[in-house]
Amino acid sequence: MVNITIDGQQVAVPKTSTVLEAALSLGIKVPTLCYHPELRVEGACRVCMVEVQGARSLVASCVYPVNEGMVVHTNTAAVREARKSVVELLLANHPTECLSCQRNLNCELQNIAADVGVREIRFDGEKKNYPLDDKNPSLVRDQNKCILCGRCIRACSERQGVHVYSFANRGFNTTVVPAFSLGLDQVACTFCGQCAAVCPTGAIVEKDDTEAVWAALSDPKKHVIVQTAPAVRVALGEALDLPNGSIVTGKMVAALKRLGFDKVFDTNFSADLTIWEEGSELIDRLTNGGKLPMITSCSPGWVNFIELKYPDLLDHLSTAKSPQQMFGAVAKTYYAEKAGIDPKDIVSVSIMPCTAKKAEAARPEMNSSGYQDVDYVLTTRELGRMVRAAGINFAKLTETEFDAPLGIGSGAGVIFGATGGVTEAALRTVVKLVSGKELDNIEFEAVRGMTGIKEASVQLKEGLTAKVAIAHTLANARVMLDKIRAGEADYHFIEIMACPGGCSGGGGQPIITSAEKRQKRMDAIYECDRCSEIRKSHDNPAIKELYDTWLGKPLGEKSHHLLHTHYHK
Ligand code: HC0
Repeated sequence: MVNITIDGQQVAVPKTSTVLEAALSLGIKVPTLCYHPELRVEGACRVCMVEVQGARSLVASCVYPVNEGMVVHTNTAAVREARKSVVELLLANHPTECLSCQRNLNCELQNIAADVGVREIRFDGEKKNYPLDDKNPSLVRDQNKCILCGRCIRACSERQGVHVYSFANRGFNTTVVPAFSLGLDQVACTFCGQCAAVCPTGAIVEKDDTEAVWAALSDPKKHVIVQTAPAVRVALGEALDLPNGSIVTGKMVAALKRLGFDKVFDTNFSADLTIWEEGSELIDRLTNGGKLPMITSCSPGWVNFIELKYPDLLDHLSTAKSPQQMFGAVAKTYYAEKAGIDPKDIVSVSIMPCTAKKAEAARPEMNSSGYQDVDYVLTTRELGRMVRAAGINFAKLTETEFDAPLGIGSGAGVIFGATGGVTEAALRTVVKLVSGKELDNIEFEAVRGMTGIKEASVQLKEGLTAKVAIAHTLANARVMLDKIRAGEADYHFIEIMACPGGCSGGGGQPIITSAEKRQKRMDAIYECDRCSEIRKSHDNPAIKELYDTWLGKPLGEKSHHLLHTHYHK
């Protein structure tokens, strides 16, 4: 440990700490833009200047190491003036349309400009004029709003191992671009949205589909239904001024009804359906010699990744569609028939923590109902904006139940939203299907938690043990796939989710900058499971009825047509 003094307070910190980390440990707020606690430090923006006694000039605290006896001042006239100048220089060539920016009131640059007290911009800089990169279904990049902090480059490379972005050009012309300055639709982007999740400004945002949904809601000829993903209920509150980790399931349903949706359903329903189909596929592969390990296929950023980077391993992917797409196919067939509504009049909306879900819904093969199965995908952030636009006092809403039957879901369905959850949900049912016995303890601690790659062995029945592995983030997916290629992955089942922590850390969730906040969402997911009346997918009565009255059996002909898919090399 090293002893240092910051603003008169003494503190002992690990000798590998930076001055910024030491200041943060004392609760001293130092403004930062390029710094992100989960990414490598860059020292690019210079907003985090502090004074170190004995140093020849102010230093950038995020890259300045601590030393024994160091004395630091974070709030001197020179520090305040330097920070203000740096922010003014950033604003000198930044667009000033804050009021119409998607990140208005949620922009780190805007907040810091307010914090450091910018009242005028003394420098009149040349503005940039890059075209929008918006030819893909998920993300919009506006390089005119980029402050060159490099967070997107680091998130895409370090966290995801995808390496879409890099800096190009020099000086004023420096910009962040995909290879050859192509659009995201033309490069190997998975649309996971982790770049948008770390961007401090409005330079990378989700494609906003709220206007199309408003239009559908006000069209009297349309029957507008909505499904809500497992991880939305533990994060939406953050976009509506409730504490991080609040469980807002009932308020979310109430808000969706107030917005005018005709039926509010739950993706947990189709997560349970996925378990039936994917679990049956696993048992089939185990008993009939199919390709192993079988890998989950529900995270669309992950599916894009394997298609783009490891197409030779595509036969490991389960053919089961994601719960979002199973829901879409069932809604415009089974539900339409049951409710007596022509599927052409149904508008199917989903609320997802994920930007890649927009691209998944737009895949040309996702039309098993004869129509586009899911018409519009909104992120958690977009739903938050719609609730605000409608003037709904979210905190005061009375909790409301989902509609039946597509709103009936289990605790196994809700844990899909946390890394390890799909595996745990599958085990709860596969053990029953294989052994005929119900598990005594359905909580599999070994597959929970934030470790990047987890492994566990579970006895399915006497003499049959399944070895499972779980990876989250695409960088960890790469490790797993390299293991398969090397013939070193002796697993039966692998779960892969593109985002850190699984969907709870999805690229469409309200923006957070700490692992602790993501953990709170995951804790809330498990709390939702504990409080569920039904905790196993095979106990969901709505799914039983679906099979008994309409689908027939898992992996049957109708299931094959509606609930399974193929992939592109
Ligand atoms: Fe997920 Fe899903 S769990 S991918 O993260 O499987 O987005 O929340 O909705 O489809 O259910 C996202 C979350 C889903 C799907 C489910 C899966």
